[in-house]
Amino acid sequence: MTSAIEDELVGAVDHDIDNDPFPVKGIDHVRFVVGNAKQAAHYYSTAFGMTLVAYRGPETGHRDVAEYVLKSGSSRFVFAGSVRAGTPEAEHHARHGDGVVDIALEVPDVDVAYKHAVEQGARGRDVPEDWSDEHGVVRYAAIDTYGDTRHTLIDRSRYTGPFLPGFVARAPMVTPPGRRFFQAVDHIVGNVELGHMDEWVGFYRRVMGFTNMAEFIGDDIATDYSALMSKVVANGTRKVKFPLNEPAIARKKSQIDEYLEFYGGPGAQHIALATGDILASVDAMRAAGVEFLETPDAYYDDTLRERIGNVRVPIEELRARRILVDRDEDGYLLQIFTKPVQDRPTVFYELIERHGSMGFGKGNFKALFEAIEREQERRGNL
Ligand code: TYF
Ligand code: FE
Repeated sequence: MTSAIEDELVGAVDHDIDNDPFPVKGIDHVRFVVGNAKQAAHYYSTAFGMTLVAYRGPETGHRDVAEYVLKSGSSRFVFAGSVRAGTPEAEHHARHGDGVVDIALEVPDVDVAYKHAVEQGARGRDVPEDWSDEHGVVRYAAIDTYGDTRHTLIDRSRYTGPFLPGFVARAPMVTPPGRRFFQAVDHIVGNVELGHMDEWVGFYRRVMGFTNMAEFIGDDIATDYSALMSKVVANGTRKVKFPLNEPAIARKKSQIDEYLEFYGGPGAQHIALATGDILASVDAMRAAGVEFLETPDAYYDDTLRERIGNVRVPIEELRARRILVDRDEDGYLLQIFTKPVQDRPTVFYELIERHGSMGFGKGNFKALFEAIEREQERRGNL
């Protein structure tokens, strides 16, 4: 499933799983509930360069919900849409609009992981069970996390089918691009309610044995310009990285409050996609109609050159595309953020190209949050 190239793009490191209470291989898939899964699958095919690989729905005996599985490199997104009222998916969509319901984790031993999680206080949603079809067996369980989001735990080591039992292989919806726009999920950010960030950091530490990464947004930055606080937890290999945000009381309405209001509670805020060629990815996605945040010209002045030093492309190339760049002691990274990808100002994406840096773009927080606030203002939510 995963390759050395993809591990490198997301900054994975060696890790001894023998002493890990909750070993995680990586993000197995991200499941979205959307209003129209057929059209979402088309959008992610054309605008995100993903490829449809599997499906289940009324035609395959799954009567209430249509689900499309798309891939790009090691990342898998599942788009689920209810085909009738009254299903859990229909309820979820009525409440939240399009959004992430499940950040599924691939684990070597579902029973061990589930038992550990529940003993450490996680709320179990589905006890471990086997799912099987002619392609083999998947071991499966699920626990709750923030809001109406869950973590499914999956062991697919004895399964050879196109996704999970019950899904059938499907041909691509559109001709796949010559080069993928992204290879892997780098991180997924959760927005939680005011005063609850440390609780959720504690949850991932206790339940999954995750540890804090260095980057955080504390009181000082929060009151100056960000209007949010943030800490990052990651698994032992650092392949799975979950920043957690909470709103801060500042001069302006926090972008996190805007999310919580329009999503109707805590949930996944942005998904960062790892690419080895952010310039090509941005160009292809823009050409397909994806909207990115604007960065003012002043960002690309001489102080940037001093702060950044040499990067693999001329700063002019970054300026032309509004790509942000940040450097720390380990290296640098290039990143850019989309606007929300649905009508509600909720889920958005980040493209990230890491060159050594394991940060999240600390040096860009000010420019980024000002750009997000300009959008909030245009929506009348500031
Ligand atoms: O994941 C991160 O930490 C960066 C920066 O509301 C960021 O992408 C943090 C909070 C936020 C938007 C972006
Ligand atoms: Fe990010």
